[in-house]
Amino acid sequence: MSTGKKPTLYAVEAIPAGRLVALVARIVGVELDVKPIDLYAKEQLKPEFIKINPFHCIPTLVDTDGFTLWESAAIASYLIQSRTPNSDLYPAKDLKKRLTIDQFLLYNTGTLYRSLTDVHYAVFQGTDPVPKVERLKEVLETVNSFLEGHKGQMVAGGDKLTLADIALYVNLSYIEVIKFDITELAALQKYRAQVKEALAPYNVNGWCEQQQALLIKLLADFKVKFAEDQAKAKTQ
Ligand SMILES: N[C@@H](CCC(=O)N[C@@H](CS)C(=O)NCC(=O)O)C(=O)O
Repeated sequence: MSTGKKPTLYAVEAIPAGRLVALVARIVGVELDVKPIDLYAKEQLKPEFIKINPFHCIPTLVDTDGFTLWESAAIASYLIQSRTPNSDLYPAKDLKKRLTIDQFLLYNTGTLYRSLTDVHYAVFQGTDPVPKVERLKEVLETVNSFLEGHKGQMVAGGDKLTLADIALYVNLSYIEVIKFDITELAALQKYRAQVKEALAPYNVNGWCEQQQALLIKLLADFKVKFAEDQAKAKTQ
């Protein structure tokens, strides 16, 4: 893989899934050629992108040898294993630790992220957000209870950061964006601060905060465009 070229990442880096991949790339020292995709303009549905990823979701990685991968956790795991195979972030030789990390990655995508975006979609679509907020509260309380009994360790055990912590951290940042109050979830707040501190060496020039601000702006713009389109549709 010594072509001198950079892997291409089709993504919006500010969005949690894109942020996870971009953050992990920084940690393992891979420079990516990031190609932004305008979701509102439905660029992901253009034939040229469908050719790259028939599932038309971002982030999507195309490595320098043409290997193509989507789903942020799979991409992040691939970057770690292909570039830093001995990394504690995803310990290749420790089956049980690796699967514990996978377990949290799957929970993060299937349960935590889902419950966060469900609240967001309900607000956007003008449907009743209360049941979705209740579900999110339930999920976060479960994570909080787990952390309370986990004695300050990282989620997969021990004090070393793993990919599971980075993925959870990125989604826990999303909580701020939707302004969900977690002041009563002390263990969750403490864990978020702990991971933030561990990631500080990679947060060069406040990159994470910049992405957070961009995400807030992106979602606000999205809301305006969505309302305009709804209004236009009503007059037609
Ligand atoms: N579980 C996926 C989530 C990715 C995802 O939801 N991508 C959205 C944007 S946030 C997307 O590409 N939507 C466009 C589409 O599916 O057409 C991951 O972690 O990569």
